Amino acid sequence: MAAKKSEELAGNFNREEVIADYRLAYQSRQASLIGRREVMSGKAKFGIFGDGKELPQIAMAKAFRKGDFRSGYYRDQTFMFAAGALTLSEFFAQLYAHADVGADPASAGRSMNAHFSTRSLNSDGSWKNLTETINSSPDVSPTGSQMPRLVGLGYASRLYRELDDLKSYTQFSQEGKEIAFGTVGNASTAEGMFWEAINAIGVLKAQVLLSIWDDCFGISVPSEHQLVKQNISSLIDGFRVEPGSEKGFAIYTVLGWDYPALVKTYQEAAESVRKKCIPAIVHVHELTQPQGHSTSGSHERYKSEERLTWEAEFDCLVKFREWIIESKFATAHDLDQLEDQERVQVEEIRKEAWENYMSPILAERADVAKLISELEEKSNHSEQLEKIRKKLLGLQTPFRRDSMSAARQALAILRNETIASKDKLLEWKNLSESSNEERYSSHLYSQSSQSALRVEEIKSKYSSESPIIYGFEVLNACFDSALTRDPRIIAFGEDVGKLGDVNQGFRGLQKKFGDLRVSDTGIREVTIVGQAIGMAMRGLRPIAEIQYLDYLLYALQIMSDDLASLQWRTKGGAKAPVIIRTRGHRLEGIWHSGSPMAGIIHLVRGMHVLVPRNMVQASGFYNTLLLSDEPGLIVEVLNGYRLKERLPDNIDEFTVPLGVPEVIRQGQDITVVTYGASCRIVLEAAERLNQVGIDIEVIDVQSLLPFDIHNSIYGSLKKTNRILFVDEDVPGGTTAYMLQEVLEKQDGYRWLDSSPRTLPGKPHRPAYGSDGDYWSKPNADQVFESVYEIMAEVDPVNYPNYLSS
Ligand SMILES: Cc1ncc(C[n+]2csc(CCOP(=O)(O)OP(=O)(O)O)c2C)c(N)n1
Repeated sequence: MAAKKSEELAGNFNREEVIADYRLAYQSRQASLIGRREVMSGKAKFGIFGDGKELPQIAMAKAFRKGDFRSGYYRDQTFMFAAGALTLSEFFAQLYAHADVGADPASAGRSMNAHFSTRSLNSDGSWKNLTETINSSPDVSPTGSQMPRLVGLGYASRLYRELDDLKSYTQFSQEGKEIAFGTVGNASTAEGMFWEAINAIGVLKAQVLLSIWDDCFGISVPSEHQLVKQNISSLIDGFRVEPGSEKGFAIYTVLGWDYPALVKTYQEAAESVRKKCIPAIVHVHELTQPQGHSTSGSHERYKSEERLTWEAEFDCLVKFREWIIESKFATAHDLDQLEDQERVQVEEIRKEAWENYMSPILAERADVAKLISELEEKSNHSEQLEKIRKKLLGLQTPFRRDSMSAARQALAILRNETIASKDKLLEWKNLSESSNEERYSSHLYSQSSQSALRVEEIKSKYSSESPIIYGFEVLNACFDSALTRDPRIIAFGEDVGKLGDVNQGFRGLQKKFGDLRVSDTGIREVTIVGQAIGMAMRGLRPIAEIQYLDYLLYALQIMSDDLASLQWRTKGGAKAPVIIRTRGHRLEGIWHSGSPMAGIIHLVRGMHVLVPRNMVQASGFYNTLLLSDEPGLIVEVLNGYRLKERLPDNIDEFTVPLGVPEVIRQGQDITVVTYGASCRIVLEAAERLNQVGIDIEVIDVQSLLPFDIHNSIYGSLKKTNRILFVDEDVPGGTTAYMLQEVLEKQDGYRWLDSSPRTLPGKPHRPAYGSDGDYWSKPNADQVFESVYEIMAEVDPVNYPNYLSS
């Protein structure tokens, strides 16, 4: 099983550095051992650790420089310690879910342990100087999902290096010298995202150094079930850069327990990425997992005796120790002493982290117990209250929720009693609710001064000179001016470059701005979005195009898991102001006319989702998002590019506010709420309804996330007392979402005189052809009939029901 170690001489190493590395590796191992113990003893819920992977991570940290970025996964604790991007107390704080940015800067207790991140933002949401810090993008749990953003983190260096207009953005890059270091487990290389990402990195010549930590297993499943030939090195060989070529990867294979070889490999690989701009892959094999995959189970259940014996012998820490002694850097006794010291030290730090975590929780419990005890003296239900208090105080390791639950139960018991001090308990509950709201629910959207909701509205201006042009030409003018005014704006996607996108929004702009500003990509939706995420994390302003809304589903996972959750999962520590542009709703056939909006809006909370009805509105939304620091999705209406619109004179600066619906037809009888392509259909129906004496008010919501922030639909409903929601999504999809927003959140149900109705598409995908469309999606006839039916119910004399015999 074991391969031959390198012949590297110990003489190339400095004693102090070697011992410091051993100390660090040993500390990290102790953190893993103690961490597991904390889970087993019930103090922490779950633990996943980096034991067995210490040595390569120390070597990787030696090659890492300020300004570089990491995009990795849960095994990287030793790298984080070695790079100075994580302390032991922070490590334990996250294990305990200490909900405080100071204690757990990566996630403020919002992520499970070993989800690493540094903070790229100041507390006001503005960027730090990222060239002065060690940077780690925030980890996510889905295996391989760190790969898409790695593409953009590495590609950003190339852009900063090659685009002169970006040279002044020294807060983000020093002439593009930075490397994006990726890490991934061997089993996760079976994920599609892995292959898509490395291909994209190679094509883009992104400055990436990717490490594969290979311990031969993915939880219990060995490599033979993961990969052809069981060996990632042989599979990636086709990506290897040929002599004399500039495309491809430098590929290294190195033993995970061979310290000198690891240090040398990382130095070489990083040097080559930094200087020659050729991406590199380091396959680190013969790694182990001394404590098994995680605290969820033991590896004895699935590893053979032979494997377990080998793992004990080839544990990188054991091998490192042997090498140090063999090389006479220290004696066994010296190392024993060092280990004794570190064991005590790590345990002390752990203890302190636990106390820091527990003390505010205990203080809250004491407060609640005191308040309940005071009430016991005055209440007729003192026995019940005492029981609650004693139960609370009897808990060995209480959570915050225990105090809150006790307070709530006590208040319910006291519901019929008038005791002055009851207000104190209620006040405590309300204060605690609001601090926990902040603790767990803040930063879903930007809280900075650049929040999209704070972008000032600039209305579109028209004059007698304003030309009437095609919709795609409106967008073209918008993108042209955006690319001119901000060099950080980079547009890319399938057919976006040379062709200027399939509907010509970027026509001619590659020629004007160059092929790094407006570029073609491969067919790779996940990494188009990932590329944008990584670039935006490094200060750029990507507009990433997904050719059709129906293909957004490929990218939806990464939008949901990474992009949308980013600010929230770091409690304001990171941001990626990505604009995803796509086109959809209505054309023809299953994959060119879907409108799966509810699927999208429910998965990307944390992003803005905008559904403009025409290209002028779309341009206003682009301008708004480009002024903000938030991610957004803009769905253009597919059949709007060839319709004529008037170009605003201020296309370069007008903005459309988010969450503000527009009344596109005034009316008295029924409010019809819709968006996107359905606006035209509803307006067509409105004219026909008018002819039979029904006057509908048509509201274009324009923005699904956020939705009608000023409750203007409520105002319309108050006037008409009847409401219909129309869209092309499935029944129970976005029409149901809008209905809930208006009737429940806005309290609109109070004004209803008729039952509220929805008119969505069919539950199946849209069938092809004009007839397929007619019988799959709402059309003007159906809108007419749905509205008419409501009126027929109200006033059967004036509106006889002609639809049933
Ligand atoms: C998309 C996804 N599928 C499954 C899991 C559950 N899971 C967590 S870790 C893991 C194994 C990963 O193995 P590997 O990539 O080799 O990394 P290692 O843990 O061995 O370092 C699995 C299947 C997950 N987190 N994400």
